[in-house]
Amino acid sequence: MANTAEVTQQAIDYTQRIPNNVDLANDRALQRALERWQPAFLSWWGETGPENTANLEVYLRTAVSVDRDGWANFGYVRMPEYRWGIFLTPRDEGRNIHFGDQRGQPAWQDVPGEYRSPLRRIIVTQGDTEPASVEQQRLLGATCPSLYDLRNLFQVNVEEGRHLWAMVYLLHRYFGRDGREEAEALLQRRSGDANNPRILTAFNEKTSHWLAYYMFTFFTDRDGKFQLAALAESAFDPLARTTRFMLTEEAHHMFIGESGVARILQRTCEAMSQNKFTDPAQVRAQGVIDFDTLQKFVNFHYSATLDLFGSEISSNAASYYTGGLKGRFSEANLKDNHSLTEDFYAVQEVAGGEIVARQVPALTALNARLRDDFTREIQAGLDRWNRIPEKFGIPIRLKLPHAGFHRKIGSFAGHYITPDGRVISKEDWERQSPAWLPTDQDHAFVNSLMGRVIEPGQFANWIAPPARGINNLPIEFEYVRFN
Ligand code: BYC
Ligand code: FE
Ligand code: FE
Repeated sequence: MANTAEVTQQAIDYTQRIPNNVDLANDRALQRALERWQPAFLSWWGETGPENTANLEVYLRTAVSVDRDGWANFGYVRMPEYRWGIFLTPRDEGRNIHFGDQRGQPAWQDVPGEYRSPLRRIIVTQGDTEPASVEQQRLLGATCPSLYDLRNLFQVNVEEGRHLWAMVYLLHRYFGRDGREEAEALLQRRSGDANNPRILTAFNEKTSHWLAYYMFTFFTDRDGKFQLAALAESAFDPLARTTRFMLTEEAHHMFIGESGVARILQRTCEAMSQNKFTDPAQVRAQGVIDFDTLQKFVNFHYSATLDLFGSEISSNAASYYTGGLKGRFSEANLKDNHSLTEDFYAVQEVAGGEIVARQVPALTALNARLRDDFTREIQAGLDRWNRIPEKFGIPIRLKLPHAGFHRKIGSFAGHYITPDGRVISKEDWERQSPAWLPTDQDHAFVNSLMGRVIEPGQFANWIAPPARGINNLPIEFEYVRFN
């Protein structure tokens, strides 16, 4: 009897503490792995997560199940008590592999030995970005432009934390001892650390103020969307199901970025049209961010994010596809034979001092293809931003730089390429790049605008209020309580 009561007690405890749909209450091996890892996660969160938040009560969404109502559960939460959960979209028993060499065979419910190492590597790389972004955003709370924005920042932070949990679940559940070691290492690397940095380049950059943060959530969280979508096609069914659920959360992160920059543009255009200003110095003197500066941040964040797609031509990408580990964006809706062995794809590269297009086997160009899909969606976002100056009759538009501009990874790395796609010398680059990328002075100007606005319903001068509040609440709702 005592035993049964104990087991029941424990079962209740687990679903309460760690909301999940992976039957954690009956999985002793997973419980043991998490019992060690969860305290380490909490100390990581305390050390590198959002600063000075231990006493705040934040109006947050917590996923408590995968149903429509369950993943949008709102209420005040003390941040360290946030319940990071483990959720996979429900299993489709009949799911088959739908691309690569094993097309038509049943999706894998476990990791095939031959794919263990590449799958672990993909999961670790994905998992590493999530805590990295939390580290990058650690200090932003101190300069929030409103309570609404502060709440949204914390929502992103806890959800990126949950995305780390999602990858750690896969490592613990399917990769045994190596998986547990990788899960620990995910809490040990640090964004920007000289000795033990995060894996991918862009996740070691600074997010030093709110303009960088909105650009990051618009551009870089969208890399998250495209990478997760490619993994959602995976033959390894638990990876496909966990990334599918993560995608539901990603939409809000990108919304924060897109609407954040749109609200900045709104204030800039208001100041410019009221005063008939066009000179950036005059615009800046109004305490809003001028177009030249916004364009430089677009240039920086777009190019840094393109690097996250890896080399345009990649044998890794080819073998991930052929093996069924990682598909194309929207793979299931593409009308071809899903093997790509006969197909070609156009990629750009530098040859003889200019940029030329070359047809290469499509299998090797999958990183370039995913990057091109990403760029199409990014361009549509810029088009929406550009309706704002258009509405004000201001003839300035934000533009994407050429894909070769300011690249550190792939075929353009090592070349100096202008935003309009001309190959130039190193000397010319050094002379001209301060006009294309944010300088220390630009950062200093943006930082000079950052204050801390925490009266409900108030907004910093440089950003317009949003169109509506969170979860149908008014904009002046007290989204964060300071006790
Ligand atoms: N930085 O064939 P290559 C997100 C390495 S964002 C440093 O070119 P591959 C989020 C590569 O590891 C989504 N190193 O590339 C957003 C390899 O190393 P080795 C994150 C890089 O492997 C906001 C070598 O270069 N998810 O979720 O085809 C907030 C040659 O590799 C980089 C994923 O990325 C780089 N940028 O593709 C929070 C999905 N690029 O073998 C979260 C999982 C390449 O020489 N990752 N290298 O040692 C992948 O699918 C692939 O690893 C990549 C690279 C697409 C990243
Ligand atoms: Fe994420
Ligand atoms: Fe995200």
